[in-house]
Amino acid sequence: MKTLRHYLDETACEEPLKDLIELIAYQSIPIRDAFIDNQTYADTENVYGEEQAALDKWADQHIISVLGESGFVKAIASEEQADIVRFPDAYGDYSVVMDPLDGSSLIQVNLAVGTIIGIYRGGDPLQKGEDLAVAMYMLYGPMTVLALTVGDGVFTFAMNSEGIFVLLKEDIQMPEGKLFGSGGLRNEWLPGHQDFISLCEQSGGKLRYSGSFVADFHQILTYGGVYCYPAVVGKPEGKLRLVFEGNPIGFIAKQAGGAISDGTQDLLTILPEKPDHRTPIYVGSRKIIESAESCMKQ
Ligand code: FDP
Repeated sequence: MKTLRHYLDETACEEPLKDLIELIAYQSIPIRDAFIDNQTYADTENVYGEEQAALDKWADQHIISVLGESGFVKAIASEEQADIVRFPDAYGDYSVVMDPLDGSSLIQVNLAVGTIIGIYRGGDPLQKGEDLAVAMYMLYGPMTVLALTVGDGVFTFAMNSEGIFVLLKEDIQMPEGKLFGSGGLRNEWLPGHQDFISLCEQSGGKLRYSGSFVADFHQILTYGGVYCYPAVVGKPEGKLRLVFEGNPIGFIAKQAGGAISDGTQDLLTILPEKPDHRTPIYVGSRKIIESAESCMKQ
């Protein structure tokens, strides 16, 4: 049985980074425990004007307080915070970007949701996705699964009955599959995106879209295909966020041989302008992302 720690000890990561990864991964235990008491909406809105689920707020506060006390991180950019949270006295020199609870609308219906995390070296969380040191997510489904890359392939771990992450799959390669799912209302899609979805349908693609980016991406990582949240009429920037969602998931996709694009360029090459930088997202198997880009160009 190979544990997360055994795996980390085989990587080139420095000790404090290994400790930080483990610390974050095991917050899945208290977060999962908090589901039962945080099933409703919180009557507040986040910086994007979106209703916050009670669990969004709980997970956000919890991770910020654990990381603040740990001394590992100089800064945290969270989807639930308007501003970057800074810890100038931290002895560690990392910054964390996070969506503490992705897929909020599915909490009340007990479908899979997750926590998305990126770690950069240095105190600036507004870096390009390609400069991430670590990208990971914890997926709260029938099992608690951790997907992790430290820039040397993608590995998944499942939590066993003793609360230990054990290796599930190593060096995952995303196949050229045919699943597809798109956010946004069909009657608001722009022509290039409509053409792309028609192409997916005509080539025998199967529709898969749950309302949780992290869960839908995990399916794409396993079977191949594409998840997209496009630009729509009146919202050329789409819905998802570059810093907290696009970059960590895109880094994992690329490490698994897949690709991520905003429809015109590799998402990981974009320098974020601000924490709440939004972007259209196409992520999945490499060839499908190439077809998405060529549809967008026409
Ligand atoms: P949510 O707002 O519920 O956290 O990140 C935003 C996100 O969910 C993604 O997880 C999900 O794929 C998408 O938005 C769902 O948006 P729609 O309800 O517009 O489909």
